[in-house]
Amino acid sequence: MNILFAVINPYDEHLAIMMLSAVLKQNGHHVEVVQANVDKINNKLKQKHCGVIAYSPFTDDVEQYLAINRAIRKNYDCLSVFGGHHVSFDQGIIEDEHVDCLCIGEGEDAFIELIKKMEAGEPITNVPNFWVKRDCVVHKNALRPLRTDLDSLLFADRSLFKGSSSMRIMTGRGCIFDCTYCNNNSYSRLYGPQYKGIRRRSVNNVIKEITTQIANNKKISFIDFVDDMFIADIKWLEEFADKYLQKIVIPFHCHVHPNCVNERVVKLLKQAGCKSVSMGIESGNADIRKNIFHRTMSNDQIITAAKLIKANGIGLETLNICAIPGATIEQELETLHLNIQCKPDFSLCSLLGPYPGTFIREIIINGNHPVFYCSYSADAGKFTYGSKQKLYEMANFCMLFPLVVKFPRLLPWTLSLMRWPGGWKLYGFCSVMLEWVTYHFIIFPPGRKGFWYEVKIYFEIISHILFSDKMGIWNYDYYNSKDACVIK
Ligand code: B12
Ligand code: SF4
Repeated sequence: MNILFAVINPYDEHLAIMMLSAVLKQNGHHVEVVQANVDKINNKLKQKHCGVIAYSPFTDDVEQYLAINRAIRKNYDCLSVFGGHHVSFDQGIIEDEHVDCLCIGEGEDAFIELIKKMEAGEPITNVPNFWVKRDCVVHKNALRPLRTDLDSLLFADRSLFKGSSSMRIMTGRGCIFDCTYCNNNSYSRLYGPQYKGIRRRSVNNVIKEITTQIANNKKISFIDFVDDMFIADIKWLEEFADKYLQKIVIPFHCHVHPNCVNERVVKLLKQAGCKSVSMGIESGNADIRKNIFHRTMSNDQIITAAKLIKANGIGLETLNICAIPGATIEQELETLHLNIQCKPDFSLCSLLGPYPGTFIREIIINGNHPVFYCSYSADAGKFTYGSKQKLYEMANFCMLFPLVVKFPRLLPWTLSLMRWPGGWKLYGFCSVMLEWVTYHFIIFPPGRKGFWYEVKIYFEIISHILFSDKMGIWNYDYYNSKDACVIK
């Protein structure tokens, strides 16, 4: 069978699609990726009949995918299958006339079972992990157990996203922490105790995937480990550092957590060839971290971790959240202060997104707290929104954030700068330029995709910031410049 995945950005490796494609192709199916654009999809469908059109939306872009799917399905008969981070935790889109199936949770075993049954002409309404709509009836199936042995998964099918000079890879699934805004929190609420901790691939399995890919694509000069918690297991890290150094010798990026950063860990990362790390600070206020985010660590721990990373010559990007339920502006400013003390190479601040399935979403809804960012308009009725002025202030805060951390002399002016409604265009432009330079030279050298790809991406972001009449905020997807801040 021919299966077509539609993605907004077809140049950026999408691990979920690559994992699913590997299984589908192994079973003799034909898989293609097309840019999620109605004309492009229609052209593809004219060339080759596809039995399934598949999507893997995030919450931020689910509406865009739904609109595209509707336009396609008006004139084309196939099965529309949605899976991934949004639909696993919010199944509301099954009510859309043209959505047939939703995959909840892990997809490798579920999707192939669905396709096999379709091909054999058997009913598909009873496939575990799937919600299947047939004749206006939704069949809701139970979850299958999580895969425990990740080495038994196939390597991602990287032929779908060609031309990359960097390789995105995951060495495990899950996290040892359970922060209230994170998809790990949604998954642990969905799967229960079986989701606890990290399911890790063996070091040998990871090294084999990288060496295989390097042999296929000589251009690869950077590895991007997108695990939520790369450094959780010191024994794994010791083995990894040793083997990676022997067999790969390509600089890499990974995610770290302040509670797990210590001298031994940083030395191992450095020894293996780690070029840069991202570390969540999220809030500068210890009470908010503990009570709202369920992140227990002191400011000193965060500063010490940052200093250790920098002292070992590893680039540091910090990740932060603002527009936190119940937080005062003074508490939001504490996040700036803490970041300034950490001296990261780049600091990113996002407006809190109340993603489906997370505990923080309940904190917001139950406490009737204002939300300043909500990309999925079907959610709008569930939230209250601050005033338009507040929205500008928080968006300005995000845009100013990297600049103030880099140039702390701006700190005394932050509150005044936040109040200028049109400010986000100027701050956004400056921050994005700073991001580009830092990413290119420090965080992701030699660039995730090469220089010209960067030029194209950043040109699009900057044009959006400068020329769009809609307010741009940091949570945008570079290809999906539809921002949807809803104000009541
Ligand atoms: C790598 C990553 C990125 C990368 C690449 C994104 C990409 N397009 O692949 C980059 C850095 C670009 C990125 C950017 C962003 N990201 Co991100 N990212 C991740 C991360 C760390 C890993 C995703 C991944 O590859 N997982 C591995 C695959 C194999 O697992 P999976 O996606 O769950 O897929 C499985 C199942 O879900 C299912 N499945 C998935 N799709 C489908 C489709 C079908 C048809 C079927 C049958 C099954 C199926 O089968 C798969 C295999 O089992 C996740 C966190 C996480 N741990 O997952 C966050 C995460 C996905 N990102 C998130 C967010 C919010 C963003 C940004 C909006 C951040 C920002 N402020 O700008 C942007 C949006 C960019 C965009 N729209 O593409 C959120 C999404 C939450 C949500 N509800 O939407 C996550 C969950 C992190 C979080 N906050 O908890 N991200
Ligand atoms: S430490 Fe990071 S990945 Fe783990 S639960 Fe918290 S936010 Fe999610």
